[in-house]
Parts: sequence; C-alpha cells; structure tokens
Amino acid sequence: MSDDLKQFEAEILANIEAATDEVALEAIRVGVLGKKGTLSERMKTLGKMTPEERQVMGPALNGLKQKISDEISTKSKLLSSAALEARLKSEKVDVTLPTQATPENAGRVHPISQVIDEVTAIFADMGFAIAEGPEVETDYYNFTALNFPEGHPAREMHDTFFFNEKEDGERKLLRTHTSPVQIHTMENQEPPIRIIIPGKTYRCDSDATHTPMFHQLEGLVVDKAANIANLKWVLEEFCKNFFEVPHMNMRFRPSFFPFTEPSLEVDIQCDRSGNEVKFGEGNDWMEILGCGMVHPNVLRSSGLDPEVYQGFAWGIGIDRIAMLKYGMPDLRAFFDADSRWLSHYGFRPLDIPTLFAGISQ
Ligand code: 2NL
Repeated sequence: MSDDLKQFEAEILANIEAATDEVALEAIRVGVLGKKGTLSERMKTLGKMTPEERQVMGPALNGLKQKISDEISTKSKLLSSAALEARLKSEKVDVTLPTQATPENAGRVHPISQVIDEVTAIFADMGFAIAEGPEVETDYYNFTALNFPEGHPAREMHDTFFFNEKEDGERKLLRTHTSPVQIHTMENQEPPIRIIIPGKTYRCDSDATHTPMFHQLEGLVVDKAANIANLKWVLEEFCKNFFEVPHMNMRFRPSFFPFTEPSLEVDIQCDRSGNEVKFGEGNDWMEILGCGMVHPNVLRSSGLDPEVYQGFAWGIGIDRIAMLKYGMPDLRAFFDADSRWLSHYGFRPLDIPTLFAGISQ
C-alpha cells in the first residue's frame, strides 16, 4: 500500500477513535464513505487508472472501505452503550425516598372521631354491637319511655331544643341524650342485647365547658341475669383499655337518673401531682360516667317483662374523655374547624385503633 494511502487510513482511524458521540461519528462516516466522501472520491479515480494500477488500488481501496465501516460500526456500538449508561445514571430514581404528601398522609382524623373509633374497638372486643338512631326525636322516645314523668323538672333540666309545633300539636325535639336509640332497639330486638351508642346530642347550653351540640356514648345490656357485678366489670375493662393502664381503681357512688334504679356515679382514681394527669392510681378522684340498672318502667314501656329481663346501662361524655386522654384544655376548639389545631391534635387516618395493634398507637 502506498504511503499516501497509509496516511489517509491512519487519519481516518484516528478521527474515528477521537469521536465522542454518535453525531460526530456519523459526520465522519458521511465525510469518508458518503457519496462525496473522501474514500468514495478515491474510488471514482479507479476508472482512470491503468489496468495494472487498478489491480493494486482496487483491492486496497475496497479493503480500506470494509475496514473503515467495521471500525465505525464497532465504535458506534461503544458510543451507544456509553450513551445509554450515562442516561440511566442521570435518570436514576430512588424509590426508597419519602413520598410526597398525599391526602391520606396529610389529612388528620378529628380527636372525637378517633375516640369513637377507640371506644368502638374496645366494646366490639367484648361482644357489643354499635346502634345508631335519629337525632330528631319525639317527646315519647326522649323522655316518656325513659321514665321521665309528665311535667317532671328533669325534663326542664335538659334544656331541650324544641321544633315548632305541628298542626296536630306534636312537637319534635333534638335528642338530649342517645337513650332514645336504646328504646328503639329494645322495641325491635329480642334480648340478649349488648349495644353501644355513640352519637351527637343537643342541649341549649353554651359556656367554657358546654357546647349546644356534644357527643355521648351510652351502653346497654339486657338479659335474664344481667347484674351490677357484670356492669362493674364491663366499665373497669373499658376504663383500663381506654386510658391504656394495667390497673384502674374505681369508686361507685349512689346517684339518681329517672331511667335507672339503682343509679350510680363512677369516679376513677387519678394523680394530678405531675404536669399531666395519670389515671388508675393516685390520691385523687375524677367523675367519669353515670350508670345503673335499667328501671323496670323503661323495660316495660319497651315491651320487655321486668319479671323476666333485667339490664344495665351507662352514659359517658365523649368530648370530656377525649380532652382528658389527649390533654386538650379547651372544649370549644373541637368545633372551631381550625386546620392548625387539627394537624396538631388529629390522628393519622391509616392508624386504625385495635386492641392488638394498640388503641392509640
Ligand atoms: C351520664 C349518665 C346514663 C343511662 C345513661 C340508660 C338508657 C336506657 C335505660 C337506662 Cl334506655 N339507662 N342510659 C343510664 C345511666 C346513666 O348517663 O351522666 N351521662 C353523661
């Protein structure tokens, strides 16, 4: 091969070697092998050569053409895999990084909903069912069936919200407690009955410790042999699980409700000496709920024979136990719809209370 051709070849191979990307390599290919490329131009001179010269230059140029296109294709493969490598590196995604805030992890469950879920989990574990009923009630279901005598002062004590009288003289009201739900249940269901009733209740009362709408949780058990000992066990079990303590000292004091006989008020022991109140032990007492054996008149008005069945019931303020458990000082903040308050005191929606995973995590 002539020195000229050797130099031509060396230059092209050096250019291929130096190409840093596929665009540059393609420019070299067109410049050498394209229609007007340097090698193609040389091939065109073959026709003007003597047969002897052509016999030497023909195979030399064809061999060079083959060599160059092999080199270009090898280099092309190298460059394209390097380009892919670089792209994979630059587009890498770390799937272990924390996710962006989505509605499920930015939103919060209101403490009242959380406490209702906790209480539900505790009583469901003891075999109780949830019962619900209307918030607009009749005088009969809110008072008469619950053994409030006609014209009795206890009716006034409830600060009832009444609707306007209808043409037939009936006057509906907003339930002042959840007890009407128990009356509906006893009318419609054969004992044994084991229900809890969480829900909204209404009384015309508004100050630092009362809101016109508040939440109550009542419970009712009716069976042939339901008794005070069963009631005490259920309430102790509930208080232990709710306040998440191993022991709960409780005190039962005589009281009065029209719908129970006997009626009792329950205090739990507590310790207020530190920064926060501890429940279950200590040297102080705190009133927590009211309870009693269902009054025979209440059983009778719901169609149950008090000679056959007896029951126990209790009522507890949900808003109050929520404030006690989670250290929220102001009742009115519950109903302010302040999103900063909710993001501080609220609960993660996917942390569902269960006895096995933890009532409040
Ligand atoms: C309290 C006291 C109580 C009941 C509610 C009840 C319901 C029926 C029959 C008998 Cl249908 N009793 N409920 C019983 C005792 C007390 O609530 O201080 N609540 C905040």
